[in-house]
Amino acid sequence: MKTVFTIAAFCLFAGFAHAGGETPSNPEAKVYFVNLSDGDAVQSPVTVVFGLSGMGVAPAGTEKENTGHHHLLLNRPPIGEGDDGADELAYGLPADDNHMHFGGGQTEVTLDLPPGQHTLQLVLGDAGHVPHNPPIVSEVITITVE
Ligand SMILES: [Cu+2]
Repeated sequence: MKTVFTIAAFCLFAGFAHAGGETPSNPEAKVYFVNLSDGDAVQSPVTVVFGLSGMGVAPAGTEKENTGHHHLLLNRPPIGEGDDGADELAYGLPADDNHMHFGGGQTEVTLDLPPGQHTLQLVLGDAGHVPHNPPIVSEVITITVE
């Protein structure tokens, strides 16, 4: 009886402890900005080049081990933080002006950005746009568009 209770308690705990979706990542994998660093001052349009090591890029919908597609988070709290944090890690990233999907397997984008500060973060998503477990995310960088 005690064992049953322990298993049930573990399942309950696991259900709340969202560390990402169900697709395993290579925990050593890294996603990063190739051509931009925190604090950079740039001119619009801004080209952003996405780097990935330890895993491969595949278009959305591709169920292949250790692959995913890039997402660029623009001017929103770091992944996992804020009101949508748990939902987006468990159920997938929304698609809007603050969450850009590169489901074709693209590895760069050129953005028209208004003058001022902008925060950027890269997140790898699986075939269904859900971050892996553990999530593969870049550092958050702030750039200033002059
Ligand atoms: Cu996506």
